[in-house]
Amino acid sequence: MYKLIPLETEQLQEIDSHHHLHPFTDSKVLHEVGSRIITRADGIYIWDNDGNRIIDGMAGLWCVNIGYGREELAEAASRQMRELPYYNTFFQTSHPPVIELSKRLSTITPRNFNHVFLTNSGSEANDTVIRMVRLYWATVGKPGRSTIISRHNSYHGSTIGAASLGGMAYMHAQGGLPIPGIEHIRQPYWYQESNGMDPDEFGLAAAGALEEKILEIGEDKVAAFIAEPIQGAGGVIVPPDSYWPEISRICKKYEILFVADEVICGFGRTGQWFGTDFYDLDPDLMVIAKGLSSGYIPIAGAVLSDAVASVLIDDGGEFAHGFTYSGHPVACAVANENIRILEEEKIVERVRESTGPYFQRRLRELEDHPLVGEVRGVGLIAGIELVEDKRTRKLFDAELNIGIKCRNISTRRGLVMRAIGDSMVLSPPLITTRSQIDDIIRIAFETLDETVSVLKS
Ligand code: PXG
Repeated sequence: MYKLIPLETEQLQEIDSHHHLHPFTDSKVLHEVGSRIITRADGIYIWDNDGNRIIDGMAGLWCVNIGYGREELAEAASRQMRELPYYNTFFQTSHPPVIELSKRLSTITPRNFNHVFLTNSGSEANDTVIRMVRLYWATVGKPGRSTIISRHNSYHGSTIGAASLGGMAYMHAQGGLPIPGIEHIRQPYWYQESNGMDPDEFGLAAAGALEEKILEIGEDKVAAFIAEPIQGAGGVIVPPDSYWPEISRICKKYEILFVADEVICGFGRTGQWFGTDFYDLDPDLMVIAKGLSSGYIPIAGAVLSDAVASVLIDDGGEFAHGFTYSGHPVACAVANENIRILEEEKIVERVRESTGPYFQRRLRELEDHPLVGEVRGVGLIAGIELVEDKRTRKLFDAELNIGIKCRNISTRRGLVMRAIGDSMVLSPPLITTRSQIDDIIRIAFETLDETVSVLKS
């Protein structure tokens, strides 16, 4: 019974639905439809248990940046497991893989970032940030600065702290979130929320909400502002050009720490190493996960600017925080190998100079499709928003579940797209070639056409 392979798909689905609770899933519905069982992967492709090959247009969950099947990562893990499978980094100990990773990160992050605190997930890294920024302000003698401002429809993770930072109303509705000390402002979602303003005007207005909130709370009570350079799970919300410069101005004016959540944007997604580089941001802390190991193994972290690090190191005393697996040697060895590959194969440069612009150009062809209201994105991340009326930008009745229908058609046609409401989202591995991008666009077109016929029937 413990050896499952090979079992028929239906048998696997049966066992899965009897014993496994899935994240962000209605278990009763899943029980009826059965889970899709993925058994192997290579490059940009995944295979299900019935032998169907599917392009993974989402790189797993926005994370398999170097693509599947890289032997070097498996080798690095196996070598490290033999050498030193576990040791902790508490009590004044360390080990070579974590030392190498810390050094490597300091070379690829912005110049003033030279220290990392490692965790297992982006959620834990964001919880770490909450405690870290509060310790920072207490250390500089301003313990009253404890409120953190975030944005509606942002995603920062699922632990209680991270889900509170996030601005997902349906998550807050479960379990009494957000926790105290976290406030939310509007998001820079020009396409649906600009009310006739042009993008620059709207960008300034959306950023202005930060200043209003700071004044409402009192600047001496605000610790930090946290944001994703581009909101991922919120539907790939790309802010207007005027947004980030204005946010930076406001954070500096009121001396608010700015935390860039780079969990999705980091490690080449935009064609730069970090979203921070793409938008020329000047954060005080950065949160990293996903592409740090290309999803091959769980690892994440909070990266600190020198200014923040020096306060915490010189005067903060013991940071009473950490995880059994902070800086896990096997995870660090895999992340080191992943970064080596990203660097040596110039994968980030390729996205910046070739495949990113090509992907964005080809995607814009979808804007002529009757279902498509807006295509937005940079590098290898994009959202395709489906609307009932292109002129008024009116969305479809939510009960029609157009996004989910479109997603299911796409998967059947051989392309994983993620539906976020009625925005179809793509975030393929960074090794996707131009001809594979052509395949993605072709299937996306066919999928949209089939979605129209399903709507009509
Ligand atoms: N910050 C951001 C910006 C994220 O996208 C996290 C933090 C949390 O990371 P962990 O490792 O704790 O999951 C994320 C995660 C989706 C989806 O449906 C997105 C994420 C996770 C799960 C689902 O798009 N992003």
